[in-house]
Amino acid sequence: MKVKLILPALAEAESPFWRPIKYSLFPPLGLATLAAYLSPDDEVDLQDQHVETITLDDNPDLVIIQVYITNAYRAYAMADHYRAKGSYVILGGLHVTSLPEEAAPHADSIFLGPGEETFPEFLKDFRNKTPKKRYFSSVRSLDRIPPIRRDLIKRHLYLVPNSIVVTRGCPHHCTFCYKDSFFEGGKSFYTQQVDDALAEIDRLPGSHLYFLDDHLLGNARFAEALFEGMKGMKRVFQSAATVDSILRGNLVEKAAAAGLRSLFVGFETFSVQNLKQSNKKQNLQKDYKRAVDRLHSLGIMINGSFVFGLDEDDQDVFKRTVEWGIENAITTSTYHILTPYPGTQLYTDMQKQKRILTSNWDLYDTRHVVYRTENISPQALEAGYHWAYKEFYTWSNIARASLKHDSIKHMLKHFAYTGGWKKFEAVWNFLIKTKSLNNMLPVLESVLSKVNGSKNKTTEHVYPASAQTATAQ
Ligand code: B12
Ligand code: SF4
Repeated sequence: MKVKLILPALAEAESPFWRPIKYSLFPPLGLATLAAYLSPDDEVDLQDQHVETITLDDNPDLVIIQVYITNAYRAYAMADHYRAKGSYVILGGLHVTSLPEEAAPHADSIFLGPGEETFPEFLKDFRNKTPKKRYFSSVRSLDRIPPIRRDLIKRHLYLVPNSIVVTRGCPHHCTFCYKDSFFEGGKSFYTQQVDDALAEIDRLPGSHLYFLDDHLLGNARFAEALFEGMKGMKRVFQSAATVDSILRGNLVEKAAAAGLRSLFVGFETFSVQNLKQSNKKQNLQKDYKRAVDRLHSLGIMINGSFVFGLDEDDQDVFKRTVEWGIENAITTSTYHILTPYPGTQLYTDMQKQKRILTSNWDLYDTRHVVYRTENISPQALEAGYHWAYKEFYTWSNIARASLKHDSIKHMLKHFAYTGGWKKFEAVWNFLIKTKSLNNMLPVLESVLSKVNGSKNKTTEHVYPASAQTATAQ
């Protein structure tokens, strides 16, 4: 059987803010995960429109398309195209799960939720010529999943070919997050067996890894065993975790010992009212500065995530947030305009209040205001968002933030990482054009090398585990 898997490009690909490098970071891991269930006799083609031109003149028997909110229209057009040619087309992913009725007319079958249970079930039905119109995931497990088909990934087209996920979902319930709707009807946070995760890591060449898990420290017992197993594997890795998990116990020290060098942290907002609006309990009454200092003392760089446009935000929020990031030596900042994704509690709340202004999903890219704001005008919100990006990444502010570290090596790493990421667009574009992006991996690995000689070496035992609440499962 001829099978084609497609990740259509996000709408941003046509916007003036398109940064090719941002979309050449990670390969389509979800599709490579699904491909593992195909038979060795199947002829499989995996295409990612972010990094290559999709060939549309072929005639696959089965077409599998992953749908995100801002690639939805493009995904539907491709689905219609292949159905008209007689291929069997299936659609799944976050957006299909949020809005199945919208996706259904474009597909022969649709899939709600993660695919590890439903996709193999479908394949059996399909080969027996009895496929169902709709598959809904209810059993959630990563036990004995087959190894990801990494052979289908064109590694040279990505800066970070070694992306990996060893958990699914997250123990928290923020109202703006897709997580609860995507995992509805089953467990919304679960992990791989530690041995399976370690075996997957072992299969990855080189030393750099990027864990794309929503919250790698979310299950402390799992994370501890994972980090223990990774000791001696000589890996450097990047990942994401919450403020409370950084402050609790000594898991983050164990992560650092296993090779953690940079962490994405969802600070989101400094306002208690905004945290409450977002149900972001894990940040409430948490000392952000203490979390930052702890990471820095371990030589871990920080990618801070911040949301603009929550109801208590006013015109001053941009300056405050940028300044805090510089003062606290945040390495990179990711700013988002609040976006009520369909299926989320935030969307339901805003719909009830008649605040949703458009259903043009192309605008749901966290760069546009798609809802009626409270204390700030939509124009000021968009302008402030763009100002914040520009301001945080001026050379002088990159230098100011770098100089806040207490070791020369950390200062240099900060400067190289932030400058490299934001200031050399032409170089990145050249590397992408010449398909030599992967050659930059050794540079990234050296920027992520260990920082020695920090003033306050380790904060182990400073935050006793007993003083913290246990992580929700
Ligand atoms: C990698 C990534 C990206 C990459 C995506 C490209 C790529 N190559 O994968 C890039 C960098 C482009 C990106 C950009 C953005 N991202 Co992003 N990203 C992720 C991340 C970290 C990992 C995705 C992943 O690989 N997951 C692991 C695989 C195994 O899971 P999966 O892809 O979901 O696939 C499974 C299922 O979905 C299902 N499935 C998927 N497709 C199909 C199809 C069929 C037919 C079937 C049967 C099943 C199926 O089966 C798979 C196996 O279970 C997720 C967080 C996360 N942990 O998932 C956020 C996430 C998807 N991103 C998010 C956001 C907010 C963004 C940005 C808006 C950020 C920004 N401000 O710029 C942009 C734009 C996104 C958009 N406009 O929709 C949100 C999505 C919110 C939403 N409702 O869409 C997420 C969920 C993070 C979060 N917790 O908020 N992102
Ligand atoms: S902590 Fe992050 S992944 Fe978890 S629910 Fe909140 S926004 Fe979503």
